Amino acid sequence: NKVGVIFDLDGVIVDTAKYHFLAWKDLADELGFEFTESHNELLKGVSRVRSLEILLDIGKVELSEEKKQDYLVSKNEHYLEYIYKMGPEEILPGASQLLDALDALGIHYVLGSASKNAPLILKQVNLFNRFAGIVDGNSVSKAKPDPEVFLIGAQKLNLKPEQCVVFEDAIAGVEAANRAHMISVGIGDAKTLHEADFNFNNLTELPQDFFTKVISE
Ligand code: B16
Ligand code: MG
Repeated sequence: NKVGVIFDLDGVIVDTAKYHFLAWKDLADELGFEFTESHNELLKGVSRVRSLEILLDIGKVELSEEKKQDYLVSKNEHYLEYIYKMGPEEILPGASQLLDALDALGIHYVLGSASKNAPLILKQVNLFNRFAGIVDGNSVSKAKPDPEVFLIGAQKLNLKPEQCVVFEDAIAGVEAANRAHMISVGIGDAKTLHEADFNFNNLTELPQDFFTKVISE
């Protein structure tokens, strides 16, 4: 029974949400409203364009399409200043060990992220060459919770959706994996991610025999 793995990036492999937060907060400051960490939760796993819409809703601000484009560009430039300072020490606990374990088992894995910056981020943390393929915000037309990103991931793995295990930290991502008929693993708060097939607080909690069990099922 063959399986493959699709990894979300932000919240699973690295914590870039904190940098998104700083960049979005700066924009909210500029527009004159408060943007909190709990507001930031709403942006996790969501595309950049959709994130701006949610942010503007929170501030009850209306902008022209042109202004929105300008802010999307400036937010990303600001965000990238943080990304360029990232290094391998920012890989989340358990992630490198999990990739090593998958390599040892001969299980292939690809990335399935909403981020258009995913290749850059993987390069910053020295993981770019480890993935058998990368599906990111540049390669999809429909954002999570649409299953497109993961279905393309399954194609890259040459596997059927039912043979794919998805690691996700966001509600929209777990929904996307479920809609793709994949095995969903929620990383983070189990109450928030209760729709996942399996839940772990972080990757260090994944049992050693998780994949051998999944394969034998
Ligand atoms: P970018 P993931 C997502 O990454 C983030 O969770 C989300 O907050 C962000 O808006 C989205 O990427 C787009 O990112 O602005 O870099 O294109 O969790 O899907 O890996
Ligand atoms: Mg995520």
